[in-house]
Amino acid sequence: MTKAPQPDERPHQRTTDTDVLVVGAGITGVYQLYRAREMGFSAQLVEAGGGVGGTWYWNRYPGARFDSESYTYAYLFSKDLFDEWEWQEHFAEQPETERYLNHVVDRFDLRRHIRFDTRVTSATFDDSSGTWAVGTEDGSQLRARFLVAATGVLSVPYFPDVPGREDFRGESYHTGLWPGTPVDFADKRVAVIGTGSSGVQIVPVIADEVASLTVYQRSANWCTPLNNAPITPKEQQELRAGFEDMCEVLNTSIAGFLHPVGDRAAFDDSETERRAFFERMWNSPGFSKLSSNYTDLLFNEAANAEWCEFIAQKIRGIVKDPGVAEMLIPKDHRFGEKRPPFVTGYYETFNKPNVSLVDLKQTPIIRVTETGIETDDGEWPFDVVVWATGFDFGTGALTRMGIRGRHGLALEEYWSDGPRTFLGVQTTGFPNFFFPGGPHAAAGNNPRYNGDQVDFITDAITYVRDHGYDTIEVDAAAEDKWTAMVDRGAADAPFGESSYFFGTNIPGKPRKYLLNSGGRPKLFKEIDKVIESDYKSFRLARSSDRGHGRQR
Ligand code: NA7
Repeated sequence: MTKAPQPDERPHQRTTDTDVLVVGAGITGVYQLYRAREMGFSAQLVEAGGGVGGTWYWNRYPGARFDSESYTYAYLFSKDLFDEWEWQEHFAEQPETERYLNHVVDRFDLRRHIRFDTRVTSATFDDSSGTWAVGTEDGSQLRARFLVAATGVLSVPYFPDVPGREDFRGESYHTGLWPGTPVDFADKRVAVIGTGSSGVQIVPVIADEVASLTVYQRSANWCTPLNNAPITPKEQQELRAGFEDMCEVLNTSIAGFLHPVGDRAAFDDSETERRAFFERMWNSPGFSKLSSNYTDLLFNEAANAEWCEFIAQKIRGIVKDPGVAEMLIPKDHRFGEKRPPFVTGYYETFNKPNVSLVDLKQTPIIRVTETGIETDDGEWPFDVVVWATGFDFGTGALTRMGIRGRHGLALEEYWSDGPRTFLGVQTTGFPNFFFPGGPHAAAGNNPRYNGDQVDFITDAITYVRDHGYDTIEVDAAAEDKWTAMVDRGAADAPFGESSYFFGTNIPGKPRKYLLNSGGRPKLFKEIDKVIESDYKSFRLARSSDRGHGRQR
């Protein structure tokens, strides 16, 4: 005689280890853990790394730092937290950010809910119970009602398929997988491959320490000064006093930045006025060169060309060797067509006698050898090779986690032609699964936008719980509409074919826009509609009702 099922064995009543399982202890995942607990959910967080930080844990290469202002990138949910943490610099260096995130985790007693050194390798939705079974590399299993992958957009490092890369017998590092113990560069022959935001940060910082530094550049970037500075005691006071105003600006800014938006088109000004304006932009902090620049900078070719020529003249003025200066001036894209890096002393570095620049378009890498790098020019010996070659942006982490939705649907297959999302937080066929700060998130100051998404997710799962439902899954129609909006808007995006925002830096990846082309305004508008309509764009269901047509 078969034993009658005990309550816990009935699929729809399967017990869970936690209500909410968050993956990733970066700035978004920590906030999600905090918010879920604040709303009374049991919540756990699993993190592949050995500590808190996400991007700010893995990217610990010398020179890694914010290029959004520290206090605008930080959490804003607690004025006490804001008051007690004194950022040292307007653009904090990685160690300070890592310290800050550790402080937050301890300050809000979150550490005991985090399991480090735990990489998620599978996540399978169980339709009968409406829960997720999550497997980790160490063989453990966790069951959760809601799964939130806060796994980041720039978290899967990309190594180009250069012949012989594995053969190199010296030290080899990727900027996005930097070791915990400091790398000793002293008196070594160092190659840096890649001149995106990471490459141009590390180059000036290690140049004086190394015996020689060879920078391998495939494409030059439009780099402008970060204009960082320590925060003075007076500024610290002003920041505290101006907290509410700052939050207001950040929460209403399209890109989550503090900088006032430009109010003039380029040719409203005379040539002399434009020159003076560009000089002010050059001396302004970080992203203000985009946010506060002429309103038509990204859309008026003549305006963009004039700003580019201004930067080119600056480069020619700084770099003493005219041939090197010309190599450092981009010829293949306009300003803003790629994510612009912000630098401190980058161009000046090329005046040092131990630093050289190789243009890979002229002399491509043929292969990496056991002892160095071979180009058309011959083989150059190195002790250290730094791969600053970027990331599988947007979808890289999510499509590698073994996520299986309803009826075993594989996320990487469902997204094989590019991501499909609603609000950049959910995808159809994967109930109770969310991915704040993933694909279709806006460009700009990431924590602000990702925080908006976490707040939405927290509201949604609270609604589900408080109304007695077990699952929430976005309707295909809402997903279609949002994805079509992103694709349509991509045509007007300033970013070009060569920007990783289209995924084109990864061979074989479908060319799809990976940001939210509607930006924060579109996100806010849509969230309002969802809440006003009692989550009409989602299917809410009780797992005990499955198969009986009693879903909403
Ligand atoms: P990026 O911005 O994607 O830069 C990667 C760099 O690596 C870029 O200069 C690439 O040249 C170069 N690259 C890529 N593949 C190759 C090969 N095969 N050979 C030579 N050079 C290559 O990544 P980062 O880490 O610098 O910055 C990522 C983000 O982190 C940044 O936007 C900030 O948000 C923080 P390319 O331009 O493609 O010719």
